[in-house]
Amino acid sequence: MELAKQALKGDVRAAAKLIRSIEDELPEATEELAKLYSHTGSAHIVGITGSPGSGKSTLVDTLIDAFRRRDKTVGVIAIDPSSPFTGGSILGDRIRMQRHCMDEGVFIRSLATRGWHGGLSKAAVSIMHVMDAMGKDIILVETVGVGQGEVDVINAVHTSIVTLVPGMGDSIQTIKAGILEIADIFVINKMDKEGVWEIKAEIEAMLQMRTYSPGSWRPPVFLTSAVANEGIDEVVEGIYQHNKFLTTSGKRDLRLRERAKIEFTEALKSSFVDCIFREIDKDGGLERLLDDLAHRRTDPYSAAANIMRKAIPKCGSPSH
Ligand SMILES: Nc1nc2c(ncn2[C@@H]2O[C@H](COP(=O)(O)OP(=O)(O)OP(=O)(O)O)[C@@H](O)[C@H]2O)c(=O)[nH]1
Ligand SMILES: [Mg+2]
Repeated sequence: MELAKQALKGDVRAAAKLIRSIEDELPEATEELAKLYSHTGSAHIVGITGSPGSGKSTLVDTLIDAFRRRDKTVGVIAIDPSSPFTGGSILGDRIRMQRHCMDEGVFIRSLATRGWHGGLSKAAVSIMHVMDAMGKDIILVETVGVGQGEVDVINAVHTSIVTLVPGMGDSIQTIKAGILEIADIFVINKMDKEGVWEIKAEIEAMLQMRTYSPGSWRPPVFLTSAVANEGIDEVVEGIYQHNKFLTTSGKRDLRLRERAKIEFTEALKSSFVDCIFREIDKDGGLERLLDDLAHRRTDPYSAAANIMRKAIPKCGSPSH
């Protein structure tokens, strides 16, 4: 597979194929990602999170236009909500986004949450890497942000936008879900509806209660009507401001190091576990071990420590 090389040259079909192999968790995908890694790190990644139906996709759609007008190339990862009451909007998203199909500066993929068991955030981050390496300036990631996998996705972005809408007792719900903690920017969408000022006052009051040390980031609150394309330029400006803040405050480097640690740890775990499983599984060793564990002839802790002692003598003792 030369997918990474071709994707780097801007070959969209190769990139799409690579993304499929990431979704299918094919071993080749890891090799290709390794080749891409040194070409990543330039994109600014923006998460758009908020309750179902709050207008995230509509906002993403208008943001694509706004960034394209500024000559920026855009990648979009839509993490499809798979709950029955929101599932229907995926079709709407497709139709809405279709108008960007002909634009070479826009690359859109959706990632279904169904069927993923904790691997969702890993796949999403890998897809961010692909788009980043393809040279996309801005990557927009839409997610409902409720499951753990999605929270991990939000932690991987540079700027996190939380969308709220008036009238649904929405802010209270979101505070409960802990989503407000992760907001770098608040967007109150559907400003054409009743109750905008109430929700704005509520958020402002909540922000007032926190102390912001000089030089720290205080999340701005923007009002938009995504369907009417209103207030979008202010959001774009907010994203630029936050980007600038991350760079000047040194927070970008800090986040890069944190991300690097998480990814390295994950890679280490999976290559280590894969290798150990391969080794102990020679002549049915894994089945025998599972038998012993199931019948309580040994325990998982001693079995793991034993294997570690053999594999890396230094790491096998309990003190490590
Ligand atoms: N009145 C009003 N309606 C809006 C606005 N923005 C989006 N909508 C409508 O709200 C509905 C949901 O919009 P989406 O963009 O699909 O919302 P979403 O948050 O992506 O929804 P899920 O992906 O299902 O969580 C659609 O019917 C939109 O047309 C707005 O500013 N004002
Ligand atoms: Mg949506």
